[in-house]
Amino acid sequence: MSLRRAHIVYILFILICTQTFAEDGSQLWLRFEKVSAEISAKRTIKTKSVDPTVLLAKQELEDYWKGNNVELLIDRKLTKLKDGFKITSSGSKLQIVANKPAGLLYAAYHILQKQNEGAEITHYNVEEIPSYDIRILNHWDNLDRTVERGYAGYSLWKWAELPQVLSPRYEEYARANASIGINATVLNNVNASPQILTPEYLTKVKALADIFRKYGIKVYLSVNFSSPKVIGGLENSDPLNKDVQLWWKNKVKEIYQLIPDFGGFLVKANSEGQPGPQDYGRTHADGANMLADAIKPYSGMIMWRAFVYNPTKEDRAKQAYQEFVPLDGQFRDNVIIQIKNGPIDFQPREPFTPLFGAMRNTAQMVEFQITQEYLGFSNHLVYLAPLFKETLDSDAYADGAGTTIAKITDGTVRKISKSAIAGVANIGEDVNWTGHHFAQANWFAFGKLAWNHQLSSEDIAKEWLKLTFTKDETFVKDVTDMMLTSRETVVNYMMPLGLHHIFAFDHHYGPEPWGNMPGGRADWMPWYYHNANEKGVGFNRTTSGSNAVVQYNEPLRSLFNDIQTCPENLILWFHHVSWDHKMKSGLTLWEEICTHYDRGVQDVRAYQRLWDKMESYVDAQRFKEIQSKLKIQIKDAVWWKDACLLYFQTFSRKPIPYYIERPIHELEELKKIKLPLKHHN
Ligand code: BDP
Repeated sequence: MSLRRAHIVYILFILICTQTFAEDGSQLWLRFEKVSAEISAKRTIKTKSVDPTVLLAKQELEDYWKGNNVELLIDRKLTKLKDGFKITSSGSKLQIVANKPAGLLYAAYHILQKQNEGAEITHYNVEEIPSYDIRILNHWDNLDRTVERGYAGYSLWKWAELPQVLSPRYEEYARANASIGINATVLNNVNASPQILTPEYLTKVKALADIFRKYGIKVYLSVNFSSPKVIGGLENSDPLNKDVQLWWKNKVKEIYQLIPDFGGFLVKANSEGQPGPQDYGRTHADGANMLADAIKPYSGMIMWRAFVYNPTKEDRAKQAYQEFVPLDGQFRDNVIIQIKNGPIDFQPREPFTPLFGAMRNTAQMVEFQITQEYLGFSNHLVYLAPLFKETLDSDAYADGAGTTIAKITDGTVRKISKSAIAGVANIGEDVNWTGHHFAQANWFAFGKLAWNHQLSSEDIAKEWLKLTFTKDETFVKDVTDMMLTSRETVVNYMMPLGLHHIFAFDHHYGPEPWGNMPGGRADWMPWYYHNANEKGVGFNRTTSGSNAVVQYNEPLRSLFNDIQTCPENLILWFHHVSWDHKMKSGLTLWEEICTHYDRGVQDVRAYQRLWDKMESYVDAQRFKEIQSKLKIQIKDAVWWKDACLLYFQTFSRKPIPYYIERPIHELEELKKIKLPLKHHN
């Protein structure tokens, strides 16, 4: 070989290597390969539609579909498909029918994903109807590009340069969402700046909406209830004030002139210091309905959050129910109450919010947190599908057995005009979008479950792994096992058996069960939640305590109320339990707590070993980055275990069982750790 040829071969080799191995995760689960000219000459992708979304679906298939001929059809009669699709194959042709253009785009991604997973799709017949009408991300992004509880860098939205400069990532973001069926997004933080509704910002919002439209994604905004006063110059923002009503009507009109398919508003009102109708002696229904009336002519929605609590004597877990149940039936049909999965706040484990089982005549939706505010930020590998499913599959016994949260919120139990499900996004400016490569799986899983809440966590994990890393069976099997157990693992090393909210103040990363801020709100203090003393630990929410159990329908009420029947994974949520209480395992509560913390640590050690064994299956960069994150996770797990056990031991006064790993820290030394308040990044 001549020197020159050798040189070319070498350059080609480097190119191939960098193509195959240089990996930063930016491609997410979208790793379709361009088809060759030869293949594309052999098959046709046809459609009569000129709709931009359909043409996009066609283009994606032209570019990446290696299979047979495809025909894309819109059938306006097939309303039962909603924005889903039907695929049938006959001979060498796949026919894809949808009621809406977006349905064809979802179908295109569906078959492209199947193709990449290596599935047989020449003869393929499937009908997919989404579980929820609105599958929405909530960005907690501020206008200065910080992100409340965001751990993947600054916000994607570069407000300062919008609308003139359009980052290519806006379109990549839209494509990623469309590929998993997400069809809506709230661009800004629920702690909303009134500025978002100024003409200046609305033109920026319009620029994003214009990019997202083709991908079937509608834009929503979080609004500040005081906007009429703050940016409108009105005397107040009282929902019964005619001027206020008119201000909102005009504002809505202005928005729809810019963005004809605008989705609606998300509102956090009278919660954690945010303004709301109660500032004027009005109810949540008064506030929500006023906005609903303004937006109704445009078919817009109001998503009104139920995350409300005040520092009163009342158990925080009871407050959303107390505020909203009396208002049941009073909301307009374009209002939907957005309820966090648990009654406190996105903890590693909570029972479901009892409001779901109590409001009979009000549309309700679940809000999950994809960003890991209470689950190790973007440092810990925690696959959230099992957490999402745990809530969706919980039976609220609203109309007897079988009324699961999924069925209440998707409109099966009671018809609702538009069903919805929300996830607080974990997306930021980082190259890999989510900070931790495995956190991409949580964005993916949210989309997949919003599309079909019947899917199993396992199937979603497998699909994600195959699309994101490799189809290799050993890899997929072992790593799926790790993902599936990872949520229980974090519960074990952070807050097992129903313990909750024992985080360090405000930043919610490390352990601080001893935390106390003189003069601070009790319901922001760990001791409020764990109540540890020499007798035992846990929050008594039974009939002899705060009586939160009464908010659950029977048989749950009795089940939770009785220490003998209360599920052990929630026992300290509902009961103050004596250290010597005999658990089902035969261990005392103290021994059981120790065992759980230790199991959490041991499981993370096992993940480290497993991941190291996977080195040959994964590109060097992602392998290394995940390996480094696991090192942080194991250190943190040990920190959590030592902090909680050494602290609780000051009350239990019992030895840590000798069969578990010994603490490596001193309690006093741990108490000195002060992490900077990482509120924003
Ligand atoms: C809590 C967060 C806080 C959010 C709030 C909310 O700590 O930053 O603003 O929820 O959901 O989890 O409104």
